[in-house]
Amino acid sequence: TFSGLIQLGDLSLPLLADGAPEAIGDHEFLIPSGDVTVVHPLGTTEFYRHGWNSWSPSGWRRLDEAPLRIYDSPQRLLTADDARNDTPHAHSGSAVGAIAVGDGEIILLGALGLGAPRVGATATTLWGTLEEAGAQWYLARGPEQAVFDRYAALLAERLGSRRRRAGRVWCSWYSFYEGISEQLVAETVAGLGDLPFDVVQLDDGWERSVGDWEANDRFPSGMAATAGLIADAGFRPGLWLAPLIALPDSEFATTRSHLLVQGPDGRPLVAGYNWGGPYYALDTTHDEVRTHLRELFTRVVGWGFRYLKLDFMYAGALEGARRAPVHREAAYRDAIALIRETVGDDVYLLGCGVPMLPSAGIFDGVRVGPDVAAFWENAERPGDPTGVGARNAFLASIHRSWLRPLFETDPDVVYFRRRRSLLDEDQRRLLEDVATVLGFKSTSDPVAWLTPDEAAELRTWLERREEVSQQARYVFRIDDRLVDLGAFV
Ligand code: 9PG
Repeated sequence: TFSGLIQLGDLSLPLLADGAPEAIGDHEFLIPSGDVTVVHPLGTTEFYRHGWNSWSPSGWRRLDEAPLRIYDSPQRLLTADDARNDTPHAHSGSAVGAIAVGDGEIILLGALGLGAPRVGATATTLWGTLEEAGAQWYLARGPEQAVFDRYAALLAERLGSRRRRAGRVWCSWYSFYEGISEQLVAETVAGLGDLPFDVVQLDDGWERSVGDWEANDRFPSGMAATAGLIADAGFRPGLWLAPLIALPDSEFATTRSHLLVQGPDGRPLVAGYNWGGPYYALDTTHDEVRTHLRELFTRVVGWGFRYLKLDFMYAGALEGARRAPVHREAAYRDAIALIRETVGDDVYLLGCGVPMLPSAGIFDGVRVGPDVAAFWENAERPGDPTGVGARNAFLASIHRSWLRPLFETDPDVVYFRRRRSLLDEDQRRLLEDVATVLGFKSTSDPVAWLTPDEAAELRTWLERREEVSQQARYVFRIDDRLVDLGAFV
């Protein structure tokens, strides 16, 4: 163990760790794996909290405010954050955390690998823990953006990063939800005309059941026919799947229950709640599941899909009883590596509901916030920063722009329609700017729902290639426009 002082700029801070720090630059250190505590004099300064999966809350809170987390619902917590490491009365988050020093500087502590790292802060300490040792820590002080950039670069070195770009995506979810059919898809694709989309992605609603990945009755010609129709119209066919979970009444769960992760009671582990009830997780360390995943992805790529939105993936990284005794985040990473190996390098993989660090180097793009909606505030769930809505999606996403060196960061769709939307013009425009800043452009609006002016706005936005630079935490320059998103935080 190590106990001594560490110099971070003008601060000389007591450090407790499982080994001695190694300086790798001015005010930056590597610290051996294990528990870390840094004692600081900054009191109830601001703390940066990073969520575990795509939907989990990320952002800055003063340490004398209530912690940023999901309140009042264990079910929501299980689905939308790392419930196992939640700290109801303390500020903490996943993998990385930071405290504000003043004058735009921060002290950041971040893990450089997996093992469910947790970072938290109190008015006197910044601390890090790991469920499983292995990952080193990075500790640094400096200007906020520079320190996050450096941390992301180190992560990219160790976990890998992918440079493939999705292009501009039309997604079916935020207009039709589960109500898609091959007829509706055909009409919608025809309506897109020559709008410069690269991908048309079918979302949830095509499958027989979550777990049973075959076309349902609304796609009587089969999925290859729909993929062909999209490709013939000049777009890359995209498809949504949640390959690591199964609903209790799916054929998969009822006939192959021995392939599900088990909970402490020996029953299938409840991995989360959606579609009106609980769902289970596949044990990806089981050979039969690995075979199943290879067959599934060979089939889907065989249908002609070249862009896959893989959702609810965190379920493969929950604690539970699996065949092989590997740490949950390692089991997850092995599973997505198997999927990548099966689909090859040319299929774009968008992760949704994925744990962030374990997805680096394998997913091309990652959703970095909860679901957007055509309204601003989620009034039904005031204690839940992961509730669907434009405000929550914006807040989480903007605090994750630093992840861009690892994968494309998807803040979810932008609305151009004014019909069937409660967003005011500032809120709608904000979503446009956030998507531009994060570098991922998608919408769900069918052209039939747009006025000619709205369709023209959409075309202009899709065609534009902006120059974006960050000036401060919430201030960006988009071409010659200075955009201050801080007004919405
Ligand atoms: C399809 C949808 C869309 C959407 C995804 C995902 O935390 N939750 O309980 C939770 C449930 C559903 C959800 C997100 C979070 O939506 O994000 O884009 O693909 O599935 O069912």
